[in-house]
Amino acid sequence: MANQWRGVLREYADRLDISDATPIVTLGEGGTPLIPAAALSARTGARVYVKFEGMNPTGSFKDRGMTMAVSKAVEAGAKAVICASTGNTSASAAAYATHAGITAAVLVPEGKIAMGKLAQAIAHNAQLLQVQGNFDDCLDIARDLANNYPVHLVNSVNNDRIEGQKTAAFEVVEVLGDAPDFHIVPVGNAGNYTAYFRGYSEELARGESTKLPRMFGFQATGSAPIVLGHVVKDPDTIASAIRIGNPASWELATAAREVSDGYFGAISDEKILEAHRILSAEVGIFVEPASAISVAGLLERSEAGMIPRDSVVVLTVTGHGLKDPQWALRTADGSDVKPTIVPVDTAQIADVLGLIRT
Ligand code: AN7
Repeated sequence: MANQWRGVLREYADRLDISDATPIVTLGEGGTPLIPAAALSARTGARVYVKFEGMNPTGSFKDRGMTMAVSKAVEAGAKAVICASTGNTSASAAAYATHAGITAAVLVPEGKIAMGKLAQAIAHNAQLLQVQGNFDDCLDIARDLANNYPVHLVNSVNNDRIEGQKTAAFEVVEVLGDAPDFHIVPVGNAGNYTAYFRGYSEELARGESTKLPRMFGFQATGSAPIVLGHVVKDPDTIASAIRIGNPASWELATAAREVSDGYFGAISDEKILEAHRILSAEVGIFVEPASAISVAGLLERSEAGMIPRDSVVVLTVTGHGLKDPQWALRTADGSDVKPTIVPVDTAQIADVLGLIRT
């Protein structure tokens, strides 16, 4: 019989704070591919791998943390979970809550989340409310509700989320046989940056790896509080997943940057979309815009001479392109892509395709 991946709680049971009493709420998350990206290696001279987190059950890395957070919530007797979200957390919370037979309430910024994610939360039976504010407002209210009402908070301020997400670093070390020299992630709340750092630190402490990677995180220019060093009141970027002005894990991430000799940088929306095209058209991996910032960050740091030749670099791409596909249908100059229309005629189609009869 084929080996079936059992989800991160069962695969890493000895490295997470769970017991025989913990009900394991899983959709089989984790075990995602680490894909060598020859086109990015050719562009940079580094050995580049892409950790494709869009391959998780709801199409984003959030599932790693959500299996842990919802399992622990159910163990604690919770009947309802709540989160604020730019889209992916709400999709994941909705799926794991309904799988566990409990309710998910999700608060999202009105009109500011991708259609695929909105559809997921609704499909998975969440109580979805569009709040007339931004993500940071939604998180304030979610925390307030969890403090004063019988709902369990599953945003990444809940440490169970970070714990589940750290398993991605375990997988990288297992596949490469060591930690990479650099690990690059998109940054919104900086929870994932914090989680990878924790995972790599634990691998080093166990002797499974010989080093910590330098942790590089990227925010969109219009939404770059950590880079600027202050809260951004009206964050703005086409990468809606990371339109966050006051990151929840700001302090933990800053500490992780210090210890790992890491870096936080800002990338323009234009460069994000350019990287999005490179990843889909040259590597064959389709991601949402926020995820493409890892690729843009690599290219920017490489051009700045900060990535030595032959360095091993892992990029996490956090969410699947099918969640927010509209960006692929735009050309570089911003106009719509118009697929060519042809009649039902082999010869004419061959002609349009530039094929010459053999
Ligand atoms: C695709 O869903 O915050 O720095 O509410 O969806 O750990 O926040 C999403 C974040 C990167 C940033 N890439 O991760 C939410 C939410 C994608 C994301 C991030 C998010 P963090």
